[in-house]
Amino acid sequence: MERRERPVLWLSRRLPVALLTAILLASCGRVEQPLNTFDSRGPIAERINELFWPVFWGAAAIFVLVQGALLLAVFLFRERKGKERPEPKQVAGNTRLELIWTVVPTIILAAIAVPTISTLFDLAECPGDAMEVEVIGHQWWFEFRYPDSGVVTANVMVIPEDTEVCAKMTSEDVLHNFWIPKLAGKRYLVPGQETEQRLYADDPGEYWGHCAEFCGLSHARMRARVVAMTRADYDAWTAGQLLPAVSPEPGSEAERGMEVFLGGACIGCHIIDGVNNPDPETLTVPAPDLTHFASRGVFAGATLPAQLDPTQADWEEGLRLWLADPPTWKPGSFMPELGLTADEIDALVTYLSTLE
Ligand code: HEC
Ligand SMILES: [Cu+2]
Repeated sequence: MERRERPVLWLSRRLPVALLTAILLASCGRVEQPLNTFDSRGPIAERINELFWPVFWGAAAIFVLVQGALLLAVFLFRERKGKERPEPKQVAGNTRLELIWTVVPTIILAAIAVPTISTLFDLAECPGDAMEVEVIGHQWWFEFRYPDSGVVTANVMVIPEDTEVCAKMTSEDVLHNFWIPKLAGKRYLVPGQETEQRLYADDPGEYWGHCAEFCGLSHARMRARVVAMTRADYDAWTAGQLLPAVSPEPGSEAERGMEVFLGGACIGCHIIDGVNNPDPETLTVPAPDLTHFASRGVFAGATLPAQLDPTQADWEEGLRLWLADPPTWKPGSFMPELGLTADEIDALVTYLSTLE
């Protein structure tokens, strides 16, 4: 009679294969990989990969050698029916072997330490002539301040291409971590301390990032972008950001939106330069500056209007969703549900969308 395998045994054999296949297939899902750390687009990220790959291949070679030797031993000295095998030669306590497998790994580790430490030190501190941008972590969005020009923005950090940029980072609340994989490594944002991160983009482009330290409920919705521009575009951007907010046409829907903004709770937390200019210290909760809100293209920790797929982005739909009830999109959000009417939301969407 044929013996049937027990279901538990069947599962324990198939499950690892199924899981491995799923993981491998998952990597084929998207052609575009905005957070791909191996796709370096500047010398800082390149430097990290130049360290990573040799170490990786070295480790891979050692893995194959060690596992190969192990498998070979298992195969050669396996028990076989009817065949008497002599016991293999015992090497425990062999001084020469002990020396070899102590000295060789020591040399390998030392060889890895030299480039690792020099890379760490080189990337840890910004060169003196770097352009400074302050990065402030909030639950759950990044704020960017440009000390040279006075520009304040959120979610999207704009930098000139081919320029050494120094992010001077800190946090308002808990630990965060600023990570733009194509441009740089990771570095903590620590409350009460300043850390530095070097960034450098070879070409204009949009580089995606994410907070890389679990920082509470909506950590998964704390993204960021770095947009690199030509020097001329960057200068134009800076000049635009320094202007006060555009004024809505008298009698327009946008003007109604501005009135909702001024008459509601919004001014307790947000600033629109030229519309309400409170002392930032008097605001109840730190919140994104909305003066040039619509120029950023993304909001709510760079997760809206589209979480992942830019082709699905619908700005107005996203903004409606956000204003109607922020915590449904970002659990725990410090912007509360404000009980706005559909009418007020429409007016606000129109107004906020004019704030280029
Ligand atoms: C209690 C403080 C508070 C109030 C009141 C408040 N907000 Fe907010 N708002 C926030 C915070 C904090 C964020 C950032 C949330 C996040 O991304 O996690 C935010 C985000 C936003 C954003 C997205 C900005 C961006 O660039 O990501 C918009 C737009 C916005 N608020 C509009 C409004 C409007 C309009 C009102 C009034 C109807 C309002 N807010 C009232 C705190 C507040
Ligand atoms: Cu965070």
